This record gives sequence, structure tokens and C-alpha cells, in this order.
Amino acid sequence: MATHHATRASCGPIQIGLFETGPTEVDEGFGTARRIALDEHSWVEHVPGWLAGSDGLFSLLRDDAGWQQRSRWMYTREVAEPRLTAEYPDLDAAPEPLRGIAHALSVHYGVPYDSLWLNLYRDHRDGTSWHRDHLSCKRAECIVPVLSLGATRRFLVRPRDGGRSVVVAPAAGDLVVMGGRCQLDWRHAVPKQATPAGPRISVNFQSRLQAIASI
Ligand SMILES: O=C(O)CCC(=O)C(=O)O
Repeated sequence: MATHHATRASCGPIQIGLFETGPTEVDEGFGTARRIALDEHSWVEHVPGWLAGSDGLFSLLRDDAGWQQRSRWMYTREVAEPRLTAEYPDLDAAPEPLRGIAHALSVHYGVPYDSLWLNLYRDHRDGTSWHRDHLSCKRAECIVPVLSLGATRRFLVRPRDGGRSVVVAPAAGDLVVMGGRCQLDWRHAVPKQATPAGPRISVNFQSRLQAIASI
């Protein structure tokens, strides 16, 4: 069971949850952040170890997030997506410490994150193919944080029309943040892989503000 998130100002680790496995802390100073400029307008930021003690949150979400198996039409047949998904369209309905984590991200990136989209990759055979977040990002410039829990997987970003990929390998507790025109000009993926991997959960932070096209 997680406790409430703290509210004091801080530049370092701040406890936002407490599980049987130990405390969960976010680094409010984002001290390990490494920003990769994709081009003049787009970037990806990797923040290793941003969430310390992420195991308790992984277990909570794995057990309680209400995972669904979705399917989609591929030409003439319906196929199951190679992952499970869950969502909290209203952040207020999400369990702690997710609300505290969203708050810390909102403060740092200046975007009011108010809903969550979650993926559960059961093992290395699950993945997400090349796409952009077209429903949740309708503005030219968006900032999309993705928190990794569980196994390390490769997170790829490549130009919209193809080309060389930028590769990040987020481990448990790492953040990958896509910014600028990344959703317009670039595509991202978590590829299936031959190398065995355990389960991974990604928490994708969304904002209604970014889902509305600017005028
Ligand atoms: O799992 C990830 O790291 C990314 C997931 C993603 O891109 C999505 O759900 O749109």
C-alpha cells in the first residue's frame, strides 16, 4: 500500500510512496537527465534512475491496473495487440504514487499531466510498433514522459520517413521523455526482441491540453 506524496520543495530525492519493498522516491532535481537533440525542433531525454524503489509500483500496477487485451484489424483479420494495456483517463482515479509522480513531472516540464496510458509487455515477444501518439498529442510541440518499470527494453526513435534510429535502453525507474516536434516529425517503438526479457510496464503521461489542437 502506498502512502500520500509529499509536497515540500526539494532539489533531490523526495519520498512519494512507501511499499513493503521500501520507499519510492523521485529525483525532483532531474540530476541524471541527458537530453538528445534529434534535430533543431525535437528531442528525447533519458533520466536514468529517476524513480528509486520502483519495484513496489511495478507490483501494484501488475496486480491491480485492470489490464485489457486489445485487438486491431490488419487488412482482413483481427489480431491481438502484442501487449496488454490499461488506462486512467482521469488521473484522480489512479493509485498513489502515480498522482505524486504526475505532479512532479507537471512541475518540471510545465505541462499539466492529467491522464495515464499503461502498457504491460509480458516478455520479449511483446512490443509496440512504429507510431506517434496522434490521439493524445495534437499540438505541434508536445512533451510526453514515459516511465519504465520492470525489465529493461529498447526504446527507439526514428525520423517519420525512415532512417537511422536513436536507441535508448530505459531500465526500471528510468524516464524517457519525448519533446518538441517529436510526435509530428519522428516515430517511436519498443521492438519485440529475440533476447529473453521479463515483464515491463510503461506509464505514459498524457495531458488534455496537448490533446487539443492549438488555434
Ligand atoms: O512502452 C513504451 O515505452 C512506449 C509506449 C508507447 O509508445 C505508447 O503506448 O504509445
